[in-house]
Formats: sequence, structure tokens, C-alpha cells
Amino acid sequence: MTPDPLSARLLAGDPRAIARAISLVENETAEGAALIARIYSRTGRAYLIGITGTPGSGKSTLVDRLVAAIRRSGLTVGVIAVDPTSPFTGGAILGDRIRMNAHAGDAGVFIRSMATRGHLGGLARTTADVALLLDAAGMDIVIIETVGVGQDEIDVVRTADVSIVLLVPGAGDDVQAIKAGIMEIADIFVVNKADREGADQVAQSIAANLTFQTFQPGDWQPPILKTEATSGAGIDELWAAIGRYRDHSADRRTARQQARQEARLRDLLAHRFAQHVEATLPAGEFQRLVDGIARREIDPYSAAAELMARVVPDTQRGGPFAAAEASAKAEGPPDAARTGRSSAAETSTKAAGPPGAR
Ligand SMILES: Nc1nc2c(ncn2[C@@H]2O[C@H](COP(=O)(O)OP(=O)(O)O)[C@@H](O)[C@H]2O)c(=O)[nH]1
Ligand SMILES: [Mg+2]
Repeated sequence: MTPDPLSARLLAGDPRAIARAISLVENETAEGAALIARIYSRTGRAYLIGITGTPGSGKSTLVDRLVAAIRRSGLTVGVIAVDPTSPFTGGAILGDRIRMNAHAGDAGVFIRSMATRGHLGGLARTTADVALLLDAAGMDIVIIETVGVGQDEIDVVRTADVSIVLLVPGAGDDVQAIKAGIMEIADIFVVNKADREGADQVAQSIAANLTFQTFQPGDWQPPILKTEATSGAGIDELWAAIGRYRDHSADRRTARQQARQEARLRDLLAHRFAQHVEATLPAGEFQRLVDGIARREIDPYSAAAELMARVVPDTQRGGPFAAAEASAKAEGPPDAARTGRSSAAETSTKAAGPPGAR
């Protein structure tokens, strides 16, 4: 590879390079993918903290306090605020600007807001890639703040090493979290706005819910902490709890990372493959199949098998689709079936043009 000033500057922790790199990755450019390839071997050091909670529960205020606590312990920190508002409009960004000012001039802090919409490859993947950039730039800790609604956001939090769920009194938040399946992802519970009435009830209902989960001896039992993000009360205890969780799960972190990498590779492969299929087909062909499925003219399995056969001729020899197709063609002699398939494959190869034509 030729020397790339951007990756060199990113690895040196240059804030402008980080910002540029994030834009490339966030916009899902080929340059962004190439950058990830260049820096990937230099990642894996940062500890990822995921924080989720409903809008207004005080995530940003708490993250701000946490950043200060992390800096006091001498570590550097990057923050990815995944916000449902567009980066160009909305009040949430104003909040983030204010936060940037609070840590302005501190080279050990990098804060970036990200829009939730428009990530073709999925929000969780983009967030994970941005976390890689911050990791490569030398941040010891990366905090990902996200609104805890929807599967996308839950996936985002899942990509972290530790997941923190924020709840507040008087919002029916405890019930919401239980409904959203968020109880299961929490390694640490935080009841924020502890200055408000009802904080103890929220803590109690979380505790009551945890009794339904079975813990083996030596299992981590999610602690329930109370914080007051506006005053900073309870933040040191939260930072300490994160440290305890990190120690407790040190050997399991590898397993978690392994699972994460496997999921990422599978997800990326599926995404790339789908892109490749659509790009290979004649214009309108994919949509034609979709319409056919909607009109019940073809079932989704056969449509997928047809696409596979046209794009990757060899796939007919194995996999679930091949099995389905083989049984469908079981009446005919096997040789005839194979000949039929390979001629179909040749046709599609011709239609797509010779390899290397583009
Ligand atoms: N009373 C009280 N208000 C808080 C606390 N933490 C945050 N807030 C306020 O709650 C509002 C929403 O906070 P913000 O951090 O923007 O929430 P986010 O949407 O979850 O990021 C702001 O007005 C904060 O000042 C707290 O511990 N107690
Ligand atoms: Mg916020």
C-alpha cells in the first residue's frame, strides 16, 4: 500500500484526521473501507462502553460527567453520540456542541454525533467502524451513547464491551425497558435523576425483575446504581463499577469479541453479497422478482435460489437452496438436472459480461 497521510495522522491522534476519517466511514465510502483496512491491525486496545436510555433520561449529561471521571484517571476517551436527530437540525446537536465546549482544548477527548438514519449497512456496523477509528487514534475508552428504542439501538449497545442501561423515575421507564428486552443486555443499571421522587421504586422494580434471571455462582450480577448526572453524584461509583465489570469479564471479553467479530463478518458478507447480486443483475431484475414474490408467482426460496444460481453458478452444488432445488428436480435424471443448471449458469455469465469486463 502507498503511504496514506490520513491513516498516519489518524494513528497519531490528530483530531482533524479523526473527524475526516469518521465522515468517510459514516458515509460508507470506499475510502472509508480502505482506511479501516489500513488501521485495523492497530485496533483492539480501546474498551467500549455502551450507554442507552430513553430520550431525556440524562445520557448526555451523564456521559459528560463520566468523561471527566475518565480523564481524572488519566485515560483518553472518545464519545460517539448516536442521535436520532439529523446532524444538521435539532436541539440534540446543540447539546453536543455545548459538551464539546466543556472539553474543548482537551486533546484526550473526542466527541462526535452521528445520525441514526441513512446507514445502508446498518447503524450498528457504522458505529462499530467509527469506534475502530477512535480506537486506532489511541482512545483508551470509547463511549457509545444511544437512545434505547428499536433493534438498531440495541444492536449498537451489543457491540460494546459493557452495556449500561439508564432509567429514570416517573417515566414508566422500568416498564419500557422490560418491554424492549433491554433488561437482558444490561451489565450495569443506572437509575439517573436520583434527586427525583421514585428513584428507589425504579431500583426496586429492576431488582425484582433480576430475580427472574438465574445466575450461576461466579456470574456477574448487574448492579443497580443511582446517579444524579447534573450534580455528578454517583458518577465515581459508576466508573468503579465499570472497572469491576471489566476485571470480572476480562477472560470472557475475548469470547465476546470473538462473537462480535463473527457476527460482523457474517453481516458484512451478507451485505456485500446482496450488493453484488443486485449490481450483477440487469436493471429492474431484482425488483421483478420482488414483485413476483408479492404476487405469489414465485416463492422467496426459489427466487433466492434463482439469484444464487445466476450470480454464483457453483452454489447449486451445496447449501440449503441446492437441497430444495434438488428435491424439486428429483423426478428427472440427475445428469439432466445438472446440465440444465450449468447451461442456465452460462447464460447468466454471458448476460453479465465476461469476468474483468468492468
Ligand atoms: N433533575 C435531574 N435532571 C437531570 C439529571 N440528569 C440530567 N438531567 C436533565 O435532563 C435533561 C435531559 O438530559 P440529557 O443529558 O440531554 O438527556 P439525553 O437525552 O438522555 O441525552 C436535561 O435538562 C438535564 O439537565 C439528574 O440527575 N437530575
Ligand atoms: Mg443526548
